Amino acid sequence: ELAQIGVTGLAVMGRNLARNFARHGHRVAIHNRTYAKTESLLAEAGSEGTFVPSRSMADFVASLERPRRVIIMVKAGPATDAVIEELIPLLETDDIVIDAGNAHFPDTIRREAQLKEHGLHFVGSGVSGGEEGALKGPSIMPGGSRKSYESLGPLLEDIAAKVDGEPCCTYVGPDGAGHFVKMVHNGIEYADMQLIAEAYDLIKQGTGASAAEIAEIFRTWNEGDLESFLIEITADVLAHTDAESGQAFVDLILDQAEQKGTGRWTVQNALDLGVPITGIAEATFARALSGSLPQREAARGKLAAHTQAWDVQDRDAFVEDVRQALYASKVVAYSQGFDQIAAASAEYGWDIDRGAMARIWRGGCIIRARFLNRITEAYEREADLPLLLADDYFADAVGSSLAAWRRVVAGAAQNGIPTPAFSSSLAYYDGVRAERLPAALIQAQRDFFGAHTYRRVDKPGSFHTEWSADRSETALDDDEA
Ligand code: NBP
Repeated sequence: ELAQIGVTGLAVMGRNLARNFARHGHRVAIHNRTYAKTESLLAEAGSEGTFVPSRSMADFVASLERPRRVIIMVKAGPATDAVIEELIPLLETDDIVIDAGNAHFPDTIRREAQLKEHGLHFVGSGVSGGEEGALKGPSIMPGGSRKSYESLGPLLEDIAAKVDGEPCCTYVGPDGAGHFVKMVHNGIEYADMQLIAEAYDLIKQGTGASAAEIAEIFRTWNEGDLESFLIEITADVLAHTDAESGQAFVDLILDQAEQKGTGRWTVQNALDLGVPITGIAEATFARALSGSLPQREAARGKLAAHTQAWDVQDRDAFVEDVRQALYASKVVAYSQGFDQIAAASAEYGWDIDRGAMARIWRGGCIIRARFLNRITEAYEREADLPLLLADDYFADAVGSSLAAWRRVVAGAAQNGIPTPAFSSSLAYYDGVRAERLPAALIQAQRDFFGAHTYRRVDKPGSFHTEWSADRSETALDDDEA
């Protein structure tokens, strides 16, 4: 009997995806470059379902029913290309190759075109939820052709996380769309984590609360609007003590945040598209700052603070302010991320349904949160919503947090506590709602030194002023400008 789906690449992720399919009653072909990993899967989890192991790629491909569905789960980058090269001569027209690793979406666009030439479908699919998600139900973001989804979708939906009976998996869009959405998901994850870290730091420095006390605060928050996986694990981390010293575990960890690069990709793409995702960018740069050791060393003890120890009088009121500031900043980060998806969708011709993306992020993935229901509802009210922040629900929710948000950001600035994500999110909020921005002055400056022209509020057309001469104004054709 042939297998319904195959997985090649059996490190933590591939192994658990294969087990997930088997646990759902699917026959799963399994393969790994080094056979020892295949053997260890069989030895440790072979009884969970029906696995069809192969030592060679040729046998692996031959063990699959047609059209073949082959999931590649290897280290992103050249390894993926190597596996694709190996697969191409073994596959036949209409077979489907799924890259479920963390590929950068331009690579996915390239690979999709390459496989199309061979009559094959290529599905770049985001998979979020880490090791545990892969086993128990991830959030799955598949791109590629719609036709491939007809054959592949039901299998993926079967193993995906479920929320209110709905699978956290849906067709995202052509070629690189799935990996793009996964990339933005990871960018939002960076912002979410940074915001939570800033909230922790504010409470710690503002009130002197212990890590264990702050853990309790996060547990309470997790019962309200902020309920999410990241808040939940934050409470667990903060409550953890070092077995040897009994100290708060978080205090023993080196304060230098690392990254694998998806945040950087998100920001690079946002710069290309001209979308202000300041929350994600600040979060990415905050990690970079934490790792800027020579600079931190040079600044330590040298740069003045001119602050006094923060003496918060009403601790409960302050904690509630921080909670509201966190919520409002989080809405901004998501609003910006969804803007980026909309811009990319238009630029690359993907037609991505943003409400559906919020729906499949409700379970399985790292940013899963109660809050995402509200985002789906907002896009159900208006599919082409130009600004999530301006949806009635979010505008009200953020509006009622505004006073608290301003108090927190002002207090942080006065007391020298860095809150790049809180502060820049508030600046974005005030920028995007402003009746008039100082961009007018920038346009005049550009025209002054570079004759870049400007438009006027009181008449149509483009203009240039002779700044270095008599300051007379010339009207230009738009073509000329
Ligand atoms: P790794 O990213 O650590 O990759 C290890 C796998 O790649 C092994 O099966 C290895 O085979 C295989 N491989 C390599 Br390396 N080079 C190869 C080559 N040239 N040809 C064939 N196979 C090759 O595994 P992972 O942590 O399970 O992650 C898999 C993918 O899932 C990655 O793209 C990752 O970014 C993504 N992802 C990971 C997580 C997570 O939480 N870890 C979450 C979401 C997505 P070998 O056994 O023979 O060395």
